Amino acid sequence: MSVDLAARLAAWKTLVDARLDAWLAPKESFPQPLFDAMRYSLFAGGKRIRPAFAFAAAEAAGGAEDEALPFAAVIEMIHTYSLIHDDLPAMDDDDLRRGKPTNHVLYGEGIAILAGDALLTDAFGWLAGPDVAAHHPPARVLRILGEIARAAGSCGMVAGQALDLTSEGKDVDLPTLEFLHTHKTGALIRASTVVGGLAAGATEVDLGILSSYAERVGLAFQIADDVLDVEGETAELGKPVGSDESLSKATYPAVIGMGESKRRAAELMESAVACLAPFGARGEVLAALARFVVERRH
Ligand code: GRG
Repeated sequence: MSVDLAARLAAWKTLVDARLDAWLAPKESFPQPLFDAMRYSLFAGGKRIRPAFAFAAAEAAGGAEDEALPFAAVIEMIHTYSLIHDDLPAMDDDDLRRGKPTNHVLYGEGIAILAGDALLTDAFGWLAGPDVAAHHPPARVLRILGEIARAAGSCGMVAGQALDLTSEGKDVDLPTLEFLHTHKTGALIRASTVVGGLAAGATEVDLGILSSYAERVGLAFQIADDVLDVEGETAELGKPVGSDESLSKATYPAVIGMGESKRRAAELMESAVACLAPFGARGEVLAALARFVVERRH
């Protein structure tokens, strides 16, 4: 049976957007620029791919969407914070994301930093809140909280971002580049997937499968992103093509060449799909997501 991934992604996006809209204070709330800025980036048109990994993993583990929903929403808040901060003048200094002005361009640097801080901190507030406690036992919530914190913090995304910044303009070898990509992008994708499984009460064996799958997909996602930065279209990407090269960023095409980068991304995708064999038909959506990640145009 083939998966209509576009329909699934659209349905999950609707679910996550509704939950985020219910959680976040209205944009007119006091102090108004903060809430306006938080909502602006949260609803600026992201693909909601991390929530999709959480929902698809819950499905593979035999769970239901509503079990994964609050965790999917929380992860998207953390992802949005990372994008706001990544675009700041002190980091990549980007004016455009998802085809729209970046947060600091509209609200100023100070409010953009605070909007990111608030999204990150509030995410953990929601994890500790009644929406989660009503549906999950405390031990599970604590484990999920730990997974997300480790993926986002100094052993995960922040470590990758720090290495990204300090590698600019330098010759970087392949192991360093792999560390950078698996931490900056891969860690949160892995956490989304494992957390989806945890939300569904997956066995340790199934969690191991989800983790192996997601490690491969997370790296493939970032290699595909590097390739798109060279070969993509600005209109489809919603940001200027070639920004990695202009910032002398460490990327796969720069280190191993374009052909080898594409081959590596495809190989990782195949290997990720192979990990899913024990799930049988329940793993079909995860397999479709892995293919989407490598074949996407934006
Ligand atoms: C600031 C701590 C901190 C971390 C930033 C995620 C990140 C780390 C930087 C983003 C830089 C970037 C463009 C990386 C490429 C991969 C990536 C994360 C792309 C954006 O994710 P998508 O494609 O974005 O899921 P949408 O817009 O769909 O949400």
